[in-house]
Amino acid sequence: MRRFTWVVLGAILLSGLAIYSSNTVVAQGPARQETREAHDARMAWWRDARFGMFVHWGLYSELAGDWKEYKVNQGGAEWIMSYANIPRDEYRQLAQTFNPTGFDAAAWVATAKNAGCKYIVVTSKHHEGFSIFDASNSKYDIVDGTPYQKDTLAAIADECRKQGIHFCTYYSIMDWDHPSQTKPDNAYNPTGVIAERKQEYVDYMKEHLRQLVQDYGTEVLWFDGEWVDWWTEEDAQDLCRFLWDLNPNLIINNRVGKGRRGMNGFADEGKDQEYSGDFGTPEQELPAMGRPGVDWETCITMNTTWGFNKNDHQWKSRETLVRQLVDAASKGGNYLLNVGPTAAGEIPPESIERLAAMGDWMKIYGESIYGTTSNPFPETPWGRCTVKAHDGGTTLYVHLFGRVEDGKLVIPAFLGGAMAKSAKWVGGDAVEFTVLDAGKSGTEIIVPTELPNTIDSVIAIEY
Ligand code: H79
Repeated sequence: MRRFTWVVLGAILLSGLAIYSSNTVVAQGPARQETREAHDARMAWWRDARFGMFVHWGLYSELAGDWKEYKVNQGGAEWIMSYANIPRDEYRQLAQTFNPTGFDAAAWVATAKNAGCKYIVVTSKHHEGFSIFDASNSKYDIVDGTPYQKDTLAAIADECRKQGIHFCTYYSIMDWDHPSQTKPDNAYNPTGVIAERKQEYVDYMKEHLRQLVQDYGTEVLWFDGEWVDWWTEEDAQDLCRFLWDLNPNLIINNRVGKGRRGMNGFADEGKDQEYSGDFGTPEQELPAMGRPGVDWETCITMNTTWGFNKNDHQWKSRETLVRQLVDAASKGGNYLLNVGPTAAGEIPPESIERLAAMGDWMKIYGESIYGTTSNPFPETPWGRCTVKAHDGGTTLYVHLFGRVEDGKLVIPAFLGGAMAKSAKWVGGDAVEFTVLDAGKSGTEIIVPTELPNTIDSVIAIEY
C-alpha cells in the first residue's frame, strides 16, 4: 500500500479513537447513557455548590412531636403518623387547621443564602402523603385542602430564582395516605400496594413529578421512601426516563432506585453505577472516606428530627456543623443541612442562629469549600484538606481544627512534588513557609499558637 493510503487510514483510525474517547459512555444508572463530558456538565453546578439547606415541612409540623399521649422525644417527628399509628382519616384532618400565616418565602431563601447554601431541597410530599404544592390530581394539598390556600412551594421556587439559589424538591415514593397503598397492622412502614392499583399510584406520582419539573422548575428530584417492597429498579428506570424526557438536565438522587443498602447511602462497593440515580445519599452520617467517581451528599439534622419537634432540644454546636461541612467537602461530597419550620411557617430560632454562624464562617472561608475537590493525602492529622484547580495553578486548602504542636506543620508532597509558590491565611495575611527538598518532601508551614478562627482556620497554599 502506498504511504499516502497509510497516512489517510491512520488519520481515520486516530480520529475514530478520539471520537470514541470523548464519547465514552457513562452509564448513569441503566436508564441513561451519556458521555463523561455531558455528565460532568449536568452535575457541575451541584458539585460546585457543596452546601445546601434541606426543609422538612408538612402536616407533621403541626403535631410538633405530640399526638394525644404519644410523644416523639427523639428522631423523626415527621414519622409520627406511623409511630403513633394515626388512622388516615384522623390524620387528614390536620390539613383543616394548617395555616402558616408566618410563612415568608423570601425570608427562608435569604436564610439559606446568608448561610452560604447554594441550593434548597424542600419536601413536596413526605411519607404522610400530603402535598405542600398545588397537586393537580388531589385535593389533599396546601392550596385545596387548607385554610391557607396559597402555594408555598411556588413562592419558594420564585424566591430561589430571584435570589439565585437552586431550587430542588424532595418526594416520597412511600405514601401512607393514598388508597392504593396498604398498611401493615401496627404502623405504616413499609407500606404495601394493592397490586391492581399500583399503576394508578405510579401515574399519580408521575403527575406530581411532572408538575414539579415542568411547572415548579425543580433542578434536583430528591426521592425517598424507595424501600417499599413493591417499588422495583425497573420502575425507577422507567421513572428516570420519564423525568429526563421532561428535563434532560435534571439531577436525581439514588433513592429513586433500589441500589441503596442502608443509611450509608450507597450501593454495595463498586455497584453504584448499576442502579438508577446520580448521587449517593448518606443520612445522618459522614462516610469515613469518599467514593472516587461517585457523587454523594450527606443529609444531616441540626437536632435529631427532620420535621419540627418541640420536644427536641439536642442541638448540635456551630463548631460541629461547620466541621461536618468541611469534612464532607474534604471527602468530595455535599452537605445538606436540615431545618424543620413550625406549622406557623417559621424556621426555629435555634436553626436560624446556627445557619447565621455558618454564614459568618462561609463569608470568609467559602472559597475553600465551593468548587473544591477532595483531600489528596492519606492522613491529615491537623484537620482536613480541600483542593481547587484554577487557571494559574492549584490551591491546597489546609483546614486547621485546632492548635498545631510546636507551631510547625509539614504538608506532604503534593502534585507529584510541586513547589509551593505562596501561602496565606484565607481572609488574612501571608504565612511563613519553607519548600522542602524542592517540593519532593512537601512544605513546612509556620503556624502561630493563636489561630484566627476557633472552628476552622484555613491556610491556602498556591502551587
Ligand atoms: O425525610 C427524612 C426521614 O424522615 C427519612 N429520610 C430523611 C431524609 C427517613 N425515613 N426513614 N428513615 C429516614 C429511616 C429508615 C430506615 C429504614 Fe431502611 C428504612 C430501615 C429499613 C427501611 C433505609 C432503607 C435503611 C435501610 C433500608
